[in-house]
Amino acid sequence: SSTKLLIKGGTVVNAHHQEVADVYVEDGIIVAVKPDLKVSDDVKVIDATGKFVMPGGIDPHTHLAMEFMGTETIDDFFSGQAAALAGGTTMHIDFVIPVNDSLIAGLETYEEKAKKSCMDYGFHMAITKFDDIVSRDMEIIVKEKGINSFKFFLAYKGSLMVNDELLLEGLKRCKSLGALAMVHAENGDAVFEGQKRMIQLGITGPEGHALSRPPVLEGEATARAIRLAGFVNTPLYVVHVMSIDAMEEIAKARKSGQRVVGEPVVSGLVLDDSGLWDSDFATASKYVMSPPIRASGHDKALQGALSNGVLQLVGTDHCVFNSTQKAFGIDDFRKIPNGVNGIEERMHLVWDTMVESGQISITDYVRVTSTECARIFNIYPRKGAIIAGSDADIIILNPNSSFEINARSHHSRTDTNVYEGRRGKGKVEVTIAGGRVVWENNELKVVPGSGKYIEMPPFNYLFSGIDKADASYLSSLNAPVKRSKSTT
Ligand code: DUC
Ligand code: ZN
Ligand code: ZN
Ligand code: ZN
Repeated sequence: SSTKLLIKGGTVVNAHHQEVADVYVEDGIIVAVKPDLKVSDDVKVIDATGKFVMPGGIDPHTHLAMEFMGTETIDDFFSGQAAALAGGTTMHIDFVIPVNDSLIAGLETYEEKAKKSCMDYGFHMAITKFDDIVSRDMEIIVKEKGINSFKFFLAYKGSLMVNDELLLEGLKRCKSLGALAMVHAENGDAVFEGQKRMIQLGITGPEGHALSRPPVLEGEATARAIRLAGFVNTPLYVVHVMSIDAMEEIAKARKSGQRVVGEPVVSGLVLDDSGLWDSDFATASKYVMSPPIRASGHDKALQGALSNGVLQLVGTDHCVFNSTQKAFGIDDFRKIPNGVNGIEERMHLVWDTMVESGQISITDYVRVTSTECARIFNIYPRKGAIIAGSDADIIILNPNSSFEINARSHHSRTDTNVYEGRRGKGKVEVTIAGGRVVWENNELKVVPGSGKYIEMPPFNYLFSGIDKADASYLSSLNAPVKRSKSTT
């Protein structure tokens, strides 16, 4: 069956340009973007007059159905994606966790989990070990499985963490495959030490989580990862930049010409750490994520860095545990499963915090919530654009309407929300995913199994400049200094 849609009279916003135009969609693809399109009677017409018609959000950083810290996130590929669609996000990229260090076994597990998808998705692959088998599998993952990014955890000592030797091997392998290396940047050895220190001091509550892993540990690991990526001469993507310390390292590297991408997440942009000191455990523990949500001031600085381009795109790290799961750590903050919500809230909170406040333009909003992610992961302009030929992942946002966030009405399966009670301007009134209207009149109409896996090709273009730099470096090595053997 061919679904036909006409979105009439809205302001179409792309990352480069905005204009009043109609958008005509057929069979999940945008066919035309032009003012005053004429269509036949069998076409469903949506009036977008006075509203913004924008590419659906792409969340570069989520954890759905992830086994973690002795439990599993409560949002799976269906509930998490349904929540996303209700908030104007139409694609996400999730992190595959290897099974017993096997990338292929990990991917098979995630392929199974993702079968119930109701929106498009892609994968990043985490690397937890390095040997000949992992090296071979990385090649299979890039060349045959449609994954072009690998993530290294510098934290989570004893489980996911990699040391510098492994990180270096991984960076070299990413480079040779044309894949993008990503890092969770916190010094895991120091975090471990900090946690012991807190317990010795008798600080066992959620505030101990923040105190045990201060910004300096994020700054150190960010600087180290950047320098090692520079040493290997390969690009680096720093996930969930939560502190001024990490942001300033990224700013410095970018200024010096190094290709480093910085991803703030919504929680880091709009929250501060005060909730962790709440006397109610259920309230305090819902804010526990890593790196921690920082003291007031870091949030505003990260907003500034997003508006001036030091940071490029916004993720969520959506990784949700309900209050029963969070209570695993009632006597010891080290056992509180790490993670906060955000997949449903991201588009609204970025609009309200960044556009409504005048810190970025509407075209920049599209860039940081959608287009930049599509470009970085090499799926632009299939995703991240409203142009003829692109996938029909579209949202209609009403700037004069308002949103309110609470656990009662959200679509995630969790029973708490770290943004509880927040209101703001700008509401996603319609979400269209793959040409289907899935969110309209505050109602979700999602179809399990309708989401497609989006393959992301490796980055030949990204590496051409680097090959040149390497060539001049290598030729300098081939020119040893000639010294005379003369004696005096
Ligand atoms: N941080 C979290 O808070 N949850 C998932 C993994 C991570 O790095
Ligand atoms: Zn245009
Ligand atoms: Zn992380
Ligand atoms: Zn994460």
